[in-house]
Amino acid sequence: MRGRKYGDAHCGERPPTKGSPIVTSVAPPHTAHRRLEVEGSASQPVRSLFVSDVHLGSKHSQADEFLEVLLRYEPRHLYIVGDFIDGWKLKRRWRWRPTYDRIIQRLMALKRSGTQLYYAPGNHDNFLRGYLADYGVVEITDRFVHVAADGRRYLITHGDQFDKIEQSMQWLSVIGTYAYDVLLSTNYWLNWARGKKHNRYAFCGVIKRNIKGLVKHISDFESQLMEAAATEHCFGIICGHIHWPRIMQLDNLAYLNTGDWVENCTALVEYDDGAFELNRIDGRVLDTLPAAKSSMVEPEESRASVLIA
Ligand SMILES: [Mn+2]
Repeated sequence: MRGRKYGDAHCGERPPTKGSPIVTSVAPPHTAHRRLEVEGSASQPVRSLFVSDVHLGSKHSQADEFLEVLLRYEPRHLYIVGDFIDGWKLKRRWRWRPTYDRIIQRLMALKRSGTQLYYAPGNHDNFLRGYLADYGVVEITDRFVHVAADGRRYLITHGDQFDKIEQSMQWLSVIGTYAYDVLLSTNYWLNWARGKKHNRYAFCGVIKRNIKGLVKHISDFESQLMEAAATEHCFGIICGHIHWPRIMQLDNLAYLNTGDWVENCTALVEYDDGAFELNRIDGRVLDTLPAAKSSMVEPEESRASVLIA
């Protein structure tokens, strides 16, 4: 188990509650979902899929792998938990690959087959934060509340609004992004030289885990987000942003970070009983969260969508 210990999960300041309303999402009735035929191979129906930090437009985005995972699953809920499009990179240089079109086509195909799409923008696609709305195709807002199959509530948000560096020292964040790019490139060429194909960004993880200040920063981030979930009467937080896939449970609160599609290629899956699994593209299950023992759930059809201002 990769868990770290925390002194107090509820420490720290009250996170900033910026702007937008919280939307409680509800799955469409089970029967409304048609099976989707995908390029000859059947995809696995799951209740929900959570992905973040695809960074389309960045040269380090592993878009082909991301498309592969989108084709692998057929979720009734699909949450894009921020930094899907890397606006910072696209602004500097327009880089739109054919795979990106196929990703959009797949999202549209899922939508047509009954998948509900939700998009919580992050700091790299914060240009979408001005457009918080339900476009019919995709619902966009900073925070959602997802009610899992076992009745547990999860707060969904990208996480940058709880990142102290992102909020108060943007210049450091920009330098950090640049340094991260250099690290990713170094890692890529190192592995290329060693003839390694899989897990080509593993070296980044090693470096990150050995930077003491970074680990402290991340544990603060995790605590803040768990506190935010508790404030919203949620059992857990589902986020991204720090490119560190992880599920942990502390003091009856859960933290689920979906990871990213730059280094780790991970996605969070919710099954029909409300259990979660953090899966890597190569099929490895990184972490799991079992469903609540006694289900608190009401019949799915009887729940209504709630907008919390
Ligand atoms: Mn981010």
